[in-house]
Amino acid sequence: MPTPPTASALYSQILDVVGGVEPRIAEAIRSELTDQRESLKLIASENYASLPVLMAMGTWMSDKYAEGTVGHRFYAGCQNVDTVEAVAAEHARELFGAEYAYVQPHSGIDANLVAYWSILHKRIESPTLDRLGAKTVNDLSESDWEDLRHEFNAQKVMGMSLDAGGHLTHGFRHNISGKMFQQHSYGTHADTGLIDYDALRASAKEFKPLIIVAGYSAYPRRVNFALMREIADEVGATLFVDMAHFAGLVAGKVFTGEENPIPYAHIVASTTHKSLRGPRGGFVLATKEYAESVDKGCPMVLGGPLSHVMAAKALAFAEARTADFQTYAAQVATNAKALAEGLLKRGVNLVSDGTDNHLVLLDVSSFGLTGRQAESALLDSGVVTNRNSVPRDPNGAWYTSGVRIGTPALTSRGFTESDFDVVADLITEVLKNTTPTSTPKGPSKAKYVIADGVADRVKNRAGELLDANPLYPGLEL
Ligand code: DSN
Repeated sequence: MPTPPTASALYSQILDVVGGVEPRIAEAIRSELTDQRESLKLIASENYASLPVLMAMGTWMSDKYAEGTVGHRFYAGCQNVDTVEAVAAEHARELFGAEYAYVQPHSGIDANLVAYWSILHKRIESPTLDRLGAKTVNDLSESDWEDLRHEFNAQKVMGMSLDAGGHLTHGFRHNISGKMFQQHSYGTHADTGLIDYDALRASAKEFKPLIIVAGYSAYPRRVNFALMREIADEVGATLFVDMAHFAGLVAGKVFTGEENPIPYAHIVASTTHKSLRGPRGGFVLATKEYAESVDKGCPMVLGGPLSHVMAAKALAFAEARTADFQTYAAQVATNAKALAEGLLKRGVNLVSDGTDNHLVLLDVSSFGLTGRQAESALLDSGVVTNRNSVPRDPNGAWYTSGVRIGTPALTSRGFTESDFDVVADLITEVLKNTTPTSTPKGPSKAKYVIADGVADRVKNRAGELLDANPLYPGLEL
């Protein structure tokens, strides 16, 4: 995405105006650009949005309240928000080939809550409505709702466990999804690291969930959504796919056929800012039968829509409909494979021995390190990652034994396979030269030392790659 020739002067003026009110904020914004330019950003859920996407958010669209839906608002004067929301939804539908799109959710968690609500709403239609003598959900009395609250709380959700790569919102006990529903998780095969569909099917038959959640935050492989739908149908469950991490790979037609969730899921939720490379936010795609309940996302679950972010979402969806985006998405997956191969040949253990999406999950225990030590040592060397549990992790979710690494952001800067082989070399050099230190109480799970000179050497080599692939080239700030 080329930088508009006026962008440098424009951003410079914007920062002067911001700095006139509070210089520390202008300085933090400048400094964030420098940090993002000067480090290897490998966090699997981050990316770099285009300047048009960023610019659309810095406007007065932010100032308008617009609760409701297009043409049906609870505030006057929403004609421009209507345009923004309708255009964003149109692009989302066309991009993903979905019957219905709802672009208001403020984040991925919000989008998932809208999806959960819609599923519950749908599932109480009939025969529950017949039993309660009501025609629609709106006819239910308070005492009917009291009964339904008990029914809802007895409902069951089945999602991937956190240590296997699932997300907090897939029924984790410290998330509302784990409190709203009875929860049962599925994991991955101990030998292959892959989803064990036979075990999943057997436990779905026993547990009988209302909802099966497919999708992940840290699973380095593709999912067969046709098979997930078959299992859901066998047990009478609704298939909900959380595609927040891989929406860009679906949009870019890397995941097609049985790996594309849209034709198989009843309802799909996502973020816009990860592999999809848009603004921070969420959205929901569904078949038409869910449209009415999804539209109640605000006020049921959400506050008023963020119109400036919906404007930016419209641009991001439009960008993702281009051939350039398809090339980008394919390169994200190719780069992840190159990274995995580069790490494996240097002796690094990977969960499932590789990847076929946008991320790899390193098991750093063979270096005698916890994920936390590895994450910190890499950061000291200019490599930004995040620690992550591995399946059946003995170090728990705080220290962990893993590090998650993704390719979407650096691919946006133009990194290719050979660059990612160098990235693999840099990561391995840091891990091999980091040693845990001990405290008087015994070995520390957090403290470490890096051999002399390693962090500087890695930073310098990373700097060469970053200089060759500049972030927002032409933007001088
Ligand atoms: N925080 C996101 C991630 O890093 O995957 C998920 O919510």
